[in-house]
Amino acid sequence: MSDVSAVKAALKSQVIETPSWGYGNSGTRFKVFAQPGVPRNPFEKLADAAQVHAHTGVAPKVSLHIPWDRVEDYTALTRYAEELGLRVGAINSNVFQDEDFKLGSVTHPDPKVRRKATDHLLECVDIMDATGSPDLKLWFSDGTNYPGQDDIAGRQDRLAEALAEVYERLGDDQRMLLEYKLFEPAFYTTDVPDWGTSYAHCLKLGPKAQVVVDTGHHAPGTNIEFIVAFLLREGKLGAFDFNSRFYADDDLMAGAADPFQLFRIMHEVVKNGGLKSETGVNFMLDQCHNIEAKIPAVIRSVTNVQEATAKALLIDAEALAAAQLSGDVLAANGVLMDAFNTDVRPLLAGVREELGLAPDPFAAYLASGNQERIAADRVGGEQAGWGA
Ligand code: LRH
Ligand code: MN
Ligand code: MN
Repeated sequence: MSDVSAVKAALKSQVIETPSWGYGNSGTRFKVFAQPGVPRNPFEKLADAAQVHAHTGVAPKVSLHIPWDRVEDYTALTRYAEELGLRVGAINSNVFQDEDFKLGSVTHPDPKVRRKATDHLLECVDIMDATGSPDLKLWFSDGTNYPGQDDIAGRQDRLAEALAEVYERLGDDQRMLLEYKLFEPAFYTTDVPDWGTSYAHCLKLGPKAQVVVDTGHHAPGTNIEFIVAFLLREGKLGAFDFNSRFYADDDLMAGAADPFQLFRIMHEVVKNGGLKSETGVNFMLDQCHNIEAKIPAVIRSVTNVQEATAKALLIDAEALAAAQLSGDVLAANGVLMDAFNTDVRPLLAGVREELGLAPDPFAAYLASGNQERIAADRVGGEQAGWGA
C-alpha cells in the first residue's frame, strides 16, 4: 500500500487492546518492586487505560482477567469504562492460581476439579454477557512435570470435553480464543503447547473458536510470521498477545527486543488481510512492567506496534510481487528492507495530529502531570496478580 492517505486511514482504524494487569505491580518469583500510584482496583486500572487511549487514540479496549478484576457489579464497571471512552475487551480466564489446580484444571484427572475449572470458564462467559465483551480468552497452564505422571492423550480428551461445553454456551457474537504456550509452569508436557494443538481443537469446535498467538510463547527461533500467515489463510487467527522476549515468556514491551520480528509479523497481517476489521483479529498486548513506569510503558508498546504496522503498510506490494514472480530474491528482500528502514515516526505524528492528538504521546503523557497525580492520590496499589 503506497497511497499515503490509505496508509493513514489504516493506522487510524487499527485498535490495540491493553491488558488491565499491565497497569498493576508485577515482578518475577524473586521480587515484586512496588511503584507509587498503581491502581488499587479494576476501576483505577480502567482509568489508567483511558490515559493510554487519550494520548494514542487507538487503545479504546481493555482486557480483563478474572479473578484479578472480579467486581460485584459488572454493569457499573462497564458503565465506568464507557464514561472513560473505553470498552471491555477480552475476558481472560484464570485456572492457574487455585490450590485445586496443582495437577491441572480442565485436564485434571479428577472430574470434580475439572467441573470447578469449567464452571470458572462459564462464569467468564457470564461476565462477557454483562460487560459486552466479545472474546473469551483461554490459557491453560495444564500439563505434567514428569514422564508417566498422567495420560497425555487422555488429557486431550478431557480438554476437548471442557472446550466443547464452553463453546456451546457462547452467544452468536462471542468468540473463544485459545492461547498456546510451549512450557511453564509445566515442564514436561503442556496440554496446549503450540499453535497446531490450539488450531486442531478450534477446528473441531467450529467458527467461533480461534487461535491466540502470544509472541512470547514459542521455542527460540520459531518463525512466528509463518504461523500468522497460515492461521490467517485458514481464518483461524483470533488475536495476538503482543509482548517481546529475549529468553522465554519475558513479557517485555512489544517491539522492544526485536522490532524486525514485529515488522515481519505485521507484514503477514497486512498482506493477508488481518488489518481489516471483518477479519476480527484482536491486537492485544500482554505484558508486565516490572521495573519501568507502567502507563508510559504501555504507551511505548502501543506506538511500537503502530510503527511496525506503518512500516508493513508502506511495503511496495506491486514491486514485491514482481520480484517474487521473477525469482529476484535480492530485489524482493530489498523491498521489505526498504520499508523496514523507513522512519515512520513523522507519518505517525501526522496521523495523531489529524486525530487532534499531540504528535508524541509518550512526551505528552509525561507532561500531563497524571503520573504525579496518581502517585499522590493512590496509596497501596495492587499487584497484577502473578505475585498475589
Ligand atoms: C500466560 C499468559 C496468558 C495469561 C497471561 C497473564 O503466560 O500469557 O495470556 O492470561 O499470561
Ligand atoms: Mn498471553
Ligand atoms: Mn505469557
